[in-house]
Amino acid sequence: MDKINRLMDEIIKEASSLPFITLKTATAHHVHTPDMVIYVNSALTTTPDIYRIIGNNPLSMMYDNHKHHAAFMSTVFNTSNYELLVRTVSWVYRAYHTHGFQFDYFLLELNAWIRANNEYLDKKDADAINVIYEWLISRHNDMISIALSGIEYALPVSENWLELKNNFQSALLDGDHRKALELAMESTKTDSELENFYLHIIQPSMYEIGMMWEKAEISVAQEHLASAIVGRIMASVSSGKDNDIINKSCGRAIVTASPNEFHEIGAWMIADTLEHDGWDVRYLGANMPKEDLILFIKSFIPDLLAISVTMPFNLSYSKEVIAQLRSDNELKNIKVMIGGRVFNETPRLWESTGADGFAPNLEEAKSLARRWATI
Ligand code: B12
Repeated sequence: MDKINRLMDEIIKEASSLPFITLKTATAHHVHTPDMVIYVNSALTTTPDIYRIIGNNPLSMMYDNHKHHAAFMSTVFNTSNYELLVRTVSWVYRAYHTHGFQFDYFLLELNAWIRANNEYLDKKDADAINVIYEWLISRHNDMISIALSGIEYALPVSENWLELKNNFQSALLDGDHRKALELAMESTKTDSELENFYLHIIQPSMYEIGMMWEKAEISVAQEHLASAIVGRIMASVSSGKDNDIINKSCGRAIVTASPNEFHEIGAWMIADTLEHDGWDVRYLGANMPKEDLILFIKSFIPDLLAISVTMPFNLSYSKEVIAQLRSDNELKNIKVMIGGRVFNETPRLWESTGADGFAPNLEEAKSLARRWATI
């Protein structure tokens, strides 16, 4: 494993010297991504033997990958953050391969993106972007080695919590809502117990369930079932614990997942935690459309906006929301806190979003918000 970690470090180091992409080129790429997705879909669909190459999965799974890839690369070109590129591409190799895709698919795909760039972009823009694609192709074998190495990103769980966490996780995987609820009820009598339960039990259980999905050890249905049980449990255990604290007002806060972001459990935890800490919270949930979010912000005028982003391909949406706030005199002083899985993996990435601050988990989010509180 040391060898693989060294390889990962070496690739990240080499990637960090890849050329910077100008705003003009990144914008040209962004504008043409819908056409390029159609081009790449068609190029791959007409490749002989494509069903075998994608492990007899439905073509829609491949099309999803192309759509996500285009949005993700748009973020990479906008930020020139190549560490994010390496971490995400090696994950894509691993996750799609465990679900049946052959590694050759990625070479076909990367070459198709190069042809799409040549087709839709000016020569200068295409040349700049193709340097990045050619570098990815040159590292294809290393991406395969990393993908096959079994690197795990499980959250460490301390001894004190391990037994409860394992029992809770088993209940989620068995689909046993009653058992999971019982464990949660017993362990969340106060606000601080609730936060501990979120942080030390639910979060690592969900991360591990994600790893199991990635390795094709559990089905999509099992992962959905676990998420649904967690949602039901959070709704049951989070309401009104310390009413004296709830009456205190630190200020007004909106908590939301980014546009196109379907992961909402982290955002929900942040909303509950801020509410119990004395914020007047409006929690908007998953996949909040940008224009409606701005309208809601204008009507509520919060002191704090907290945005959660899990998927790398959703970064650009949250960046757009923040840019829109900053360009509006009425909204530009609202403090923006950002967080979510994508930022925890790539240090300092959050700075590219234009937010005022970042926190890696709910404990630190609470402390950061307290520093900004209006009382
Ligand atoms: C459940 C789940 C889903 C559910 C979400 C349901 C729901 N109601 O939320 C569904 C099925 C919708 C889903 C969809 C997808 N998922 Co998913 N999912 C997960 C899973 C298993 C758990 C997520 C979770 O709840 N984590 C627990 C929470 C508490 O953790 P957290 O979000 O990190 O939050 C903490 C901190 O980050 C922070 N924080 C979070 N938000 C904020 C906000 C602020 C302001 C602050 C300060 C802090 C902060 O505080 C929180 C508490 O400490 C993860 C595994 C994982 N490692 O997270 C995969 C995972 C995130 N999913 C993944 C993928 C690939 C997808 C899909 C692309 C799958 C697909 N092919 O369709 C789609 C993407 C859809 C989209 N457009 O968003 C991958 C992402 C890999 C990568 N490198 O990008 C993961 C990591 C699985 C894996 N191991 O491969 N998923």
